[in-house]
Amino acid sequence: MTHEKFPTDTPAVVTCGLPYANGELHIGHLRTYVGGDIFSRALKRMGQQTAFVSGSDMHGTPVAVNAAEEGVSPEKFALRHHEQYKSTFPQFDIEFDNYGHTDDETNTTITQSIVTGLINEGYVYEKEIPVAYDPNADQWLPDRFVEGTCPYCGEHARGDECDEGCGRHLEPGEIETPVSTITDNKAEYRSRPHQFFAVSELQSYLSGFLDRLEGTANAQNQPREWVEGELQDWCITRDMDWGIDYPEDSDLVLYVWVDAPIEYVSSTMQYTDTVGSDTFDWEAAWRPDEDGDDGEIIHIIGRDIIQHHTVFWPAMLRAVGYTEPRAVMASGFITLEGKGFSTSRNRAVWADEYLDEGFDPDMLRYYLATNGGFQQDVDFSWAKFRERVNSELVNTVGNFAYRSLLFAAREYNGTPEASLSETVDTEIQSAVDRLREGVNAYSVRDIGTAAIRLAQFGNEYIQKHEPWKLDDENGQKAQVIRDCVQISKAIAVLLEPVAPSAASRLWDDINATGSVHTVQLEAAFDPPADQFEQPTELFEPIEAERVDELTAKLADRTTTESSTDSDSTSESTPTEESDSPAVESLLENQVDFDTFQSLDIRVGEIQQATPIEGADKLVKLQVDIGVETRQIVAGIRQLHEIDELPGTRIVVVANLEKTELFGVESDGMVLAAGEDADLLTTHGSALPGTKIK
Ligand code: B3M
Ligand code: ZN
Repeated sequence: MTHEKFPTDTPAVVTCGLPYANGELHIGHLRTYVGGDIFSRALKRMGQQTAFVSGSDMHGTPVAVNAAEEGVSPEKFALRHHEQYKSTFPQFDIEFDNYGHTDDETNTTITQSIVTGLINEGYVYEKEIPVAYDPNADQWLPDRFVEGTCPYCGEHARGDECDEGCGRHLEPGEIETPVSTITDNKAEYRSRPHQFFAVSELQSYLSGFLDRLEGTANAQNQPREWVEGELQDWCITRDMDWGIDYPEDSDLVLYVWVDAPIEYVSSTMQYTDTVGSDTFDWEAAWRPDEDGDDGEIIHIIGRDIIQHHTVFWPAMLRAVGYTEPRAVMASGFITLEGKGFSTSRNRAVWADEYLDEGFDPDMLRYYLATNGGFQQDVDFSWAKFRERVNSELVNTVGNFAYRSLLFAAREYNGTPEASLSETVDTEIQSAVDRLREGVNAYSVRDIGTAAIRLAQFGNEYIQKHEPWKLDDENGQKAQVIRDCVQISKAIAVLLEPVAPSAASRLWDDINATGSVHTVQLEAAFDPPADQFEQPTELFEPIEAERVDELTAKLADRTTTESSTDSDSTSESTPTEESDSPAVESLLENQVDFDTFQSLDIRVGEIQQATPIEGADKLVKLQVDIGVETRQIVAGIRQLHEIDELPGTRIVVVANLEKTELFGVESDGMVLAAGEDADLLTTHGSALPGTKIK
């Protein structure tokens, strides 16, 4: 790594934090990916050799917990989400050079070799530690399978991180008053040997590393207290099946945070495999050569994972002699109309939904990148979105380009003959410098606004000179229009990182050669084409009615989802509002009466209902079925409030084989309709135990 300004002679790797392959993407998730894409495009436009890589995070309890809830294998579950992410990112023009996943062969091999390296270098030791255990489910409880109280700040926390309090990473055994998220019962601590990475031996290295680290201030400052306080060693193994095996003991898998960042290396390696090492050499980036020359590693992440990227990860890289990160850029959070996104309550604007509504991806990219500094929290509302888009993209950039190019096309069939004026040349130069400085200051916002500020100048310039009033005798009109076409060209170049599609449309409008996605910033000064046709509008304004409609839609489904009102009109989930699901066709095969009689279906009454933590849809029921009380686990929380369930009469299949759902025994099945699991009930006074025939 150098500390020279970008562009450097060394290869750069820009990475984005790996999304856990466990859910749907909403626009809040996109913030760091958009930031990473903008940053890497800007570097490339500056002539920096750059690989932009990421991948899906397949392992760990964030995936295992959700997969179990759905009753599918973690592998199948994670792959499905991986494929979905992989196809969603390009739809927002987030163009990774390589997007892999942590469960593939490359990452498995390189993870095991790095961990073997740690072992060989003497950084790994075994230690007996207390590990949370669920005696009811007869299972170890790694990470998110356990919850309790943070020993540092006293807030409620997950087993692996204090997500509601101080934000610390928590080691196994640290969480107090542990509760199993599988059964909701008190967990106990049992002693068990695990493998530890001696991070504490690297304390002075890490302290120096933080002095050198570039990026956003939160990433530079926050880790100080961790590194300069009592630096703990790090447990790198877990009692799970899902994950990459610990090389020396296949009963244990590696902690997900070991193999996840290694995917940054693996993904770069895969990129080299695809394009060849002449185009990009992963080793030149990740492995210092004999002169100590290596690459520029820039990590772009959410601020909740700063500790992993500024303590554990550089410690690991150091221990095995890989390149240390040059910069960490940690983004603030994102809220929706002032409140948090809630995926379980459907309080989100989903990535697919945004596209389905027909909005231009560039608009969201622009909003996410420029509505606040990268480390600040950003709020999204359709109203604010409209305001920024209409005033900056439509009225400032779009308007300037349209009026200049229309004028040029009509009056001159393209660029008039005149040389660029000095004022405009200087102004373009400072806009280009601003983008360069934005990159060197790790400011996504400055990169994102460079083109807009130049367009502001353009609008003032055209307004001041009023070319429509000038006559062409002395070439004044031609001069002003020539300047404006050049400004438009420069805008296209500067807009490319933040709004690549619009930049490309503008590039085509002025009939420029090559692709705006591969040119260098200097192209802003190249003479524009002599001839071009009348332009198209770059951005379509967002109407006020659209905002009202979308805001109402969001509010409506948020209240619907959380409503306790029994006569609410929530038969369909919000996403089904516009396209109700097709009714399944009738089954062809018929069953005889005896087959039907062989099912013991009877009325039950719910006595007790308790949530199964970590399993959003499941509820544990105690159901009176006349002859006895049964424990039944049912996936009915989409539509039914837990508190309202006791006393409800339901229909139960009483002679179904016992099973276990999410580690909880279930003896019977409740009948419910459709995806939402709308419970069946009785209309009269049939008592619990009454047979249904
Ligand atoms: N999968 C996602 C998160 O904690 C986690 C990031 C891994 S980056 C190496 O936000
Ligand atoms: Zn805490």
